[in-house]
Amino acid sequence: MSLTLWGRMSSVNVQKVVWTARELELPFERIDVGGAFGGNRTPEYLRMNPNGKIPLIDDGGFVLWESNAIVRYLAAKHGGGRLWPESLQRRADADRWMDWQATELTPAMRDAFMQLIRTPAEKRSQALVDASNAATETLMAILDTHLAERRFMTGEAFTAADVVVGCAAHRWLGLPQPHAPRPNVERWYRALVTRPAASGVLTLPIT
Ligand SMILES: N[C@@H](CCC(=O)N[C@@H](CS)C(=O)NCC(=O)O)C(=O)O
Repeated sequence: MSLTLWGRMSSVNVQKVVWTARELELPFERIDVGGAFGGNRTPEYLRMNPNGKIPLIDDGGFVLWESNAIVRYLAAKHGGGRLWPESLQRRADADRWMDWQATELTPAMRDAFMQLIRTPAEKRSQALVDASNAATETLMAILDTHLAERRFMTGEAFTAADVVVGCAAHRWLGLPQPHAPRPNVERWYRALVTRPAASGVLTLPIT
């Protein structure tokens, strides 16, 4: 059964799905949609995802949107306990950090990203950047403390939580501005970058 993914590679949410599929060695077709490519507001697309957002997958007729739900689905279907732990408590731990990425970390860093990368310098608001940096540094301190005692987000094993928090960290660390030193985050991030499946994702520039 074939897997199709709609979404441009500059989307952090698409990056999560591509990395997950590559970890699972899943063949897939990716169609550039969203941003300058457009194509995500057509009636056909809106029938599949009424939000008009990317990423979106069709897995042999099963259509799914929301990046973290897609990552969980693919990892549960193909991981065999890898990426998506069998143990209920370890899975809940991974799940919790995935929710933290979606509801805490990414909202905190959004203004810094939008202002520094997607807004022309003359229209930029330093106040928005400063507030976003302060909120994100608080969360990066939490992440650094967490990773001081673990190789990966939930312990010794790499899971889907590393994929989604790792994609957000890639974006944060790639912003052209100073970052507070976070030795444990930096050690973890270096380990993620060396994974063959992360090549083409964590090697992308921040755009
Ligand atoms: N909660 C959604 C957010 C999806 C989202 O905001 N996607 C952005 C790209 S990261 C989008 O579709 N933007 C419109 C566009 O690219 O045209 C998810 O995680 O999938």
